[in-house]
Amino acid sequence: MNNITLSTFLKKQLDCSKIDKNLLVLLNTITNSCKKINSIIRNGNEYDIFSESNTINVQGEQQKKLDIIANELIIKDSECISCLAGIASEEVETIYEIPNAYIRGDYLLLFDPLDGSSNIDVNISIGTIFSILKTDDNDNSITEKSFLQKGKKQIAAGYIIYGPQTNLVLSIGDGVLSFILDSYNEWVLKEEKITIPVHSSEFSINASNMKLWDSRIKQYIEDCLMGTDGPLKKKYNMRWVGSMVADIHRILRRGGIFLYPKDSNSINGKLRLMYEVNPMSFLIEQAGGLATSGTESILEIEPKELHQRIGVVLGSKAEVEIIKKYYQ
Ligand code: AHM
Repeated sequence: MNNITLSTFLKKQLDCSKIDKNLLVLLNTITNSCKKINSIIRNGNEYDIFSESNTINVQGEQQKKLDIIANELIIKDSECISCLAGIASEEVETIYEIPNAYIRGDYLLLFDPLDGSSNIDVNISIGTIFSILKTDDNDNSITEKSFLQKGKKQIAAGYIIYGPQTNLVLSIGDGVLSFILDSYNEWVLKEEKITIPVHSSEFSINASNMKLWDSRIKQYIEDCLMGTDGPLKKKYNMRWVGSMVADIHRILRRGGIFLYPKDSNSINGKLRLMYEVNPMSFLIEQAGGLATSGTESILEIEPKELHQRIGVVLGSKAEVEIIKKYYQ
C-alpha cells in the first residue's frame, strides 16, 4: 500500500533541490490549516458555520461565517512562519503585510479560503484554493504590485476539496499530484502525474446565464446540445455543481471543460484571476489541459488588480482548442 505522506514527499523534493526549505514549510503550513478547516466543516453544527455573518466582503458578497473562520485561520497560521512577504485573500480588500514582529520571507500567498461557499448549507463539496508566487528580488517593500504577476510565474498552486473525501491537489510546477486525508489526519499520496484526457464530451457551465452570453459561447453550447446532428458531431453531457473546486476536480479526473465566460451582467467575468482562475489554470495545464480567456492564454495575462475578474474556459486540450476557434 502506498503510504507516502505529503511531508515525506516535500522532504524528498527538498533533498533533490526541487523546492527550498521555505516552500516546504509554507506548503506544510497551508495544508495543515486546511486540515483544521476540514475538521470545522465536518463538525459544522458545533461551530455554527451554516449561518451568514453580518459582513460583506470586497466583492460585495455576503460572507458566511465559514468564509471568515477559514480566512483568519490561514492568515494566522502562515504569517508567523518566516516564509512569507505578504498574503492576499479573496476576503480581504488590500494585501496583508507580514507584521513587523515576524521575520519576512520572499514568498507571496494568495488564496480563496472557501470556494463555493453558497453550497455550505446544502452539504455540497466546497474547497480552498491557493497560489504561491515569489517576490521580485528588487522588491524592498511589498505592495499590491508585487502580487500582480502572470499566472505562469506561480511557483506552486493547489486546492483542497472538502467532499466525501478530503483531497489535496497540488502542483509545484512538475505535474499534478493528489493526496487524500486519511483516518490519521495525514495527507497520503494517492496519485502522481494526474493527466486530463485530451478529448472530452462533457461541459460545465451555468446555463441559466445563457441569455447574457455573447454569441460565440451561445453558439458553442447550442452546437454541443445538437449532439451528433450538429457541427461538433458528438453527444455531449453536461455537469454543473456550482462549486469551482468540485467542477474542476471532476474535469481533472475524467476530462471535460469548465466555462465561466464574461456576460452582459458580469462584463469582466465572475471568477477572480489571482486566487481562483490562475491557480486552477496552472493545475489544468500542468495536467496537460489548456486554460484560455477565449482570446488569450490565462497564464500569460498581465494582471492589473488584485481582485480582477476574468472570463475563463479550461479543461481538456482538444475541446478548449475547439472553443478558441469560436472566439476567432
Ligand atoms: P465564491 O468564491 O463566492 O464561492 O464564488 C465562486 C463560485 C465558484 O465556485 C462557482 O463556479 C461560481 O461561483 C458559481 O457562481 P454562480 O452560481 O453565480 O454561477
